[in-house]
Amino acid sequence: MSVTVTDCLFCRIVAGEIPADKVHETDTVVAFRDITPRAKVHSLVIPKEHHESLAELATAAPGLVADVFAAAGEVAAKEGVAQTGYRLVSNVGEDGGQEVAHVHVHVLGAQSMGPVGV
Ligand code: D5M
Repeated sequence: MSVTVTDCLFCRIVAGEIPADKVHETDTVVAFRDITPRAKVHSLVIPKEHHESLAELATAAPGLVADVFAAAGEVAAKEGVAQTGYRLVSNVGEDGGQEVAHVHVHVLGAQSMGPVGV
């Protein structure tokens, strides 16, 4: 059974209530381009089921963690960065810079990312 939260932005994208530029979708996850891209390739991969953060997802539904990361690889292939490399980022909580409380993994690429910043 899928869990949704009515006032969650990303649950509303999953429900089709808010448009998104989708690049990949399976039964359990969807990926769409970030509305404020910070790299030439910048998509977000989310589970369709509502979970707040990657930390919570890992405990509550570890199978979905695998689905999200498998989808990230599919997004990288579709966006043409699988061979050149890319960065996966998931911000957790306030100090982590998480703005949307529905777990998402950023797929960033098509340019040299440099060292991980703070
Ligand atoms: O990242 C949250 C990300 O979500 C941020 O990069 C903007 C993106 N965002 C916000 N609204 C939308 C819509 N409607 N479509 C696509 N992308 C969106 P965080 O890690 O929580 O800071």
